[in-house]
Amino acid sequence: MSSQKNSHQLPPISSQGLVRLELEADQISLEVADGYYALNPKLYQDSHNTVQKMFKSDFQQHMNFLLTSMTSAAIKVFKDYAHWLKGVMDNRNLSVQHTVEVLYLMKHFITARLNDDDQIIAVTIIDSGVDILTGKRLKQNPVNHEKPNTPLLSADYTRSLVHAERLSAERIAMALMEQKLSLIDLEVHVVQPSMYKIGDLWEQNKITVAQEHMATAISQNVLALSFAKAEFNDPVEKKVLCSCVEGNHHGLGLRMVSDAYEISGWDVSFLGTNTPNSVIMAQVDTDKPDVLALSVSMPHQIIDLQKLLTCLRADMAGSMPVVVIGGLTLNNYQQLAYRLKADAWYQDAKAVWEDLN
Ligand code: B12
Repeated sequence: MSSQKNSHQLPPISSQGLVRLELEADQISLEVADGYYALNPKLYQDSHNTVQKMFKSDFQQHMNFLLTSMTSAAIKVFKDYAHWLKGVMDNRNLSVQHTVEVLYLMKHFITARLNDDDQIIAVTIIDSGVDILTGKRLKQNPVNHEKPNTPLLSADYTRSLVHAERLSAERIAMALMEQKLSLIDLEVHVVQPSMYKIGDLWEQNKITVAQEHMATAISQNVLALSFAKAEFNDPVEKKVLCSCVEGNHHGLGLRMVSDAYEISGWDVSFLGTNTPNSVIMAQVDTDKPDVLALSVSMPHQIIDLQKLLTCLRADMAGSMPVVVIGGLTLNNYQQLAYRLKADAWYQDAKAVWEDLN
């Protein structure tokens, strides 16, 4: 089956289609794996434990991006993913052939479970990804395309992160604060672009996963140290509950947002990364915050955020806090942020701070 509709006119997949794919994801994974090992029997025999583990996590990732694209009618989400994947593999001299085989198998086993309209959506989206991986579309790297240029200020800081020099990173931050750079400006104009740069360097295979982890740990320290030097407004008798949604392991951005509230005089509760929806709901009930601030970093987390908002609206009715959302993926796909119908979306911690002050 080939794609028939103009990709710009794609509607979202039906809710029955989505439920079926979510419920049967494990089964689809097994069917795709069987097909894949039938095509590549040597891979299965050689080291099937490692290969099987990698296969499972790669499949999960393809499925996450695909489902987000299908439910949000945003083909761009899957195309951006394919560009990103191709970049990551090209930079490591890895062939995309196996990924393409997996996507073809996914197309087969997914469409077998969908009605005609949903099949067209799935096929159009998967084919658009395969075209990019096989080089039929213009090469570009659109993820993060809206990121600010790394300003001069953060170049030295980035170097300290790359070389895992904690003291040097801390010295740079302290010197900038002594020159009256505010906490929020330090966070948004120095640490944030440097961390984006760290992501780019990892993507280009120029730094290791270990370097990326050390850079995060150093920036967490820098944030804590700088927070202690920040200027605070008087208390305003307002409470915010900050949390990353289930599945989001990126916590630094939310920490900056929580700092913006705290230095503006708000009482802050910080739940951190990867918090289950049920825990967030229970904490809203206990804390009764004025604002609930939620962070998402990868496209598929938008589905979990949507589910959380639906449950909150059903459960809290009149006592619903103001919901503020943000995160890398909402910056990249702003139309999805608006569709979630939260009370507010901000691009970064500076925008939050400006609104509060
Ligand atoms: C450090 C890092 C990690 C760390 C995070 C540790 C931690 N405790 O935070 C770890 C190792 C856990 C990690 C894991 C992964 N990561 Co990562 N990671 C990064 C990296 C390098 C930096 C993240 C960061 O700190 N950014 C700086 C902060 C300050 O920016 P920010 O999050 O955008 O936040 C600002 C705004 O978005 C906004 N905001 C954020 N939250 C909120 C909330 C509200 C309410 C509001 C109003 C605003 C707001 O304000 C913030 C401050 O101004 C990014 C690169 C990047 N471009 O971000 C990759 C990146 C996001 N990761 C990526 C990937 C692929 C992954 C993994 C899938 C890797 C893997 N194979 O395991 C996993 C997925 C984890 C998950 N499910 O969430 C990719 C995503 C690509 C894509 N296609 O979407 C990126 C872009 C790297 C890359 N260039 O390829 N990662």
